[in-house]
Amino acid sequence: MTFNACKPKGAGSALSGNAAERVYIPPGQHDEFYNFVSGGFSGQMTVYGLPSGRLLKLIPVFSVNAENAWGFSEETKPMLNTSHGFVPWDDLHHIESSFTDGMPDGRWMFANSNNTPRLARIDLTTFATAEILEIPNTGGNHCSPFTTENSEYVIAATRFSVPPDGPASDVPISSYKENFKGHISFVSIDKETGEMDIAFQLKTPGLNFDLSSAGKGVSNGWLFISTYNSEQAHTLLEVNASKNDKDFIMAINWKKAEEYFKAGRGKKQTNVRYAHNKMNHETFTATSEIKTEVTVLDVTEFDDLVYLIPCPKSPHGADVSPTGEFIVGSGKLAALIPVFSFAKIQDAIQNENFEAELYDGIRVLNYEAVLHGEVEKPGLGPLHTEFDEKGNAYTSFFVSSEVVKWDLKTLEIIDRHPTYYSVGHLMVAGGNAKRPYGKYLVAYNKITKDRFLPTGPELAHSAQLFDISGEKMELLLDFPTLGEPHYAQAIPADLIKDKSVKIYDINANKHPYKTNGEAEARVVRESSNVVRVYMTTIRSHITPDVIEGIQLGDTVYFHVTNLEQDWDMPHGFAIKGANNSELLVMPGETITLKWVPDRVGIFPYYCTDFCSALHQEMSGYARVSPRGSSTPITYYTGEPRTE
Ligand code: RUQ
Ligand code: CUA
Repeated sequence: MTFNACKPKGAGSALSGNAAERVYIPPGQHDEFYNFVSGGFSGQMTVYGLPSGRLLKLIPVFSVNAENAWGFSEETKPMLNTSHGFVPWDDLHHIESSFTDGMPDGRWMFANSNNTPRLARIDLTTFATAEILEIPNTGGNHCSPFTTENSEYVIAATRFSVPPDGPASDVPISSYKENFKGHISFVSIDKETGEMDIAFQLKTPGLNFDLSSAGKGVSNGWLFISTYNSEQAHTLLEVNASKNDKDFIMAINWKKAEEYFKAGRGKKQTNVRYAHNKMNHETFTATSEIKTEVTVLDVTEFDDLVYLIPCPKSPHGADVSPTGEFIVGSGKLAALIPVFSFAKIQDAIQNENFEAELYDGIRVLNYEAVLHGEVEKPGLGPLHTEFDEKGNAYTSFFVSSEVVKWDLKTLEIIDRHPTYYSVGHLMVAGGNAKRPYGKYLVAYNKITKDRFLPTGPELAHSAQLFDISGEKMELLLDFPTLGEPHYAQAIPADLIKDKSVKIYDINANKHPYKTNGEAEARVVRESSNVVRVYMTTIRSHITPDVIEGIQLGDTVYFHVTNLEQDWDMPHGFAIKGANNSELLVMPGETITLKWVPDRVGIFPYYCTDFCSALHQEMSGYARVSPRGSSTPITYYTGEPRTE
């Protein structure tokens, strides 16, 4: 039996009678979906099971993570390199899947960083970040990442228009209208390897790009981007960028843009600098390359690339329905939700039904002509819309703290349900795909208040799981999240779980400082102040576990190879006083910890991962002597030996 209260009084009510049963995954059983959730200002991605809401993994992306040495080991430091140098943190807002024919294919997740503009690609066989690409000519990479129907491109657009990179960017901020430009990057994805590369950028007049969706189905080949600050204000945006009744959704014919690019109509810009970081899965070592060239097409030089659709008022989400026919604009300050029709947009372009020309000749489509209709009195502060497989849309309302379900065709409201509180993004399983999975909706709430036990001034954010299989939405579960989640992607577990990498084949390990078995473990003084330790781990000892001959002033590199070839058998490594993290070395992998001892004495080191009954015994000692000491390099496990 189920019962629904429309206005729950307390924090806990409005639950269906058997909600617990429907989220309960018995011990030892697996969830139906992987849910990849953005970590917002934590810079990371988390993976939850649905419907249980159980946290399965934190994947470090843009922020250092001491738990597994992301950004601390020598191998991973290059992943966080940028044209500004090493940047150890970012703000990860949105996650989007790779697609094949408009459906998640379980290969990669893409993620954006909002502060120092970057795109990341996460490999779903290892659940690790494989690549990070910096985006030039942009300031804030909020409008990102959005994948086209067959992952031809991942699109990344600037949140803040800024003057293009280079020496001419030193301009008065009050010259926004003349000098500030928007850039929309088309990042190509290699079909085999997933490798990213900026194919080209579109340069636009100065506007703020917020969010976007690639067209699909009938609208495949197009891109829809919400813009705000159509006023082109440069100060007190809260007021000055909220004056116009309507801002715009920019409709971009990206297939045309690609044609122009291939025909050589773009201009090479050579005063950019952006980092391209790749993890090599044979050496486990990342490289960072600074690139200096990008091809730019100025949209004002073409008359069939870009159109503006008026959209009330400061639109945030621009979401495309599963068939590709409807584009839903969510104006943060609007009292209605406009739904645009792709067919009508095409007609209006054909018939030149324009209501204005703005910003150096960009044509503005007639609002009425391209409108499918408006959802009346939906709620306050609409932000994001997702879709199910039955023709329904679900919109989140930040101000009125609710999720509203409505019919895409009739635009009638079917149901509304409170969230606790201030929902930002919402996500339907497959809700941005051509054939949504439906079944579950998760609301990602911003302000938690009383949902969980208090934890000091900062409370855990809450996600709320709804069952959307029936006519009415049913709240099933609250679960706490890490950081501040924005977007997420839920993917059937079957698409991913059998591809999960279990171990790295130690014979395929091409790390230059790999140790081939314990017999080769050794300590080498490479120069007057560099010592390399070729170290191995296997249950339950570290080789070598006695090291002498290190001198004050040395830099010591521990190259730790985990000799295990069993699933779920990492070993850790940490040494006293290191200004660094631990290492967590997967079976068959080699990782390096850099250590600069600051005093003489004996420094214990040990395995940090409880790997066996004799894990506590898995330890060793390093001796540090004064500079110039006569103590020779000595190392052994069990039997003393020398270099
Ligand atoms: S945006 S709710 Cu990046 Cu809506 Cu967060
Ligand atoms: Cu190896 Cu604990």
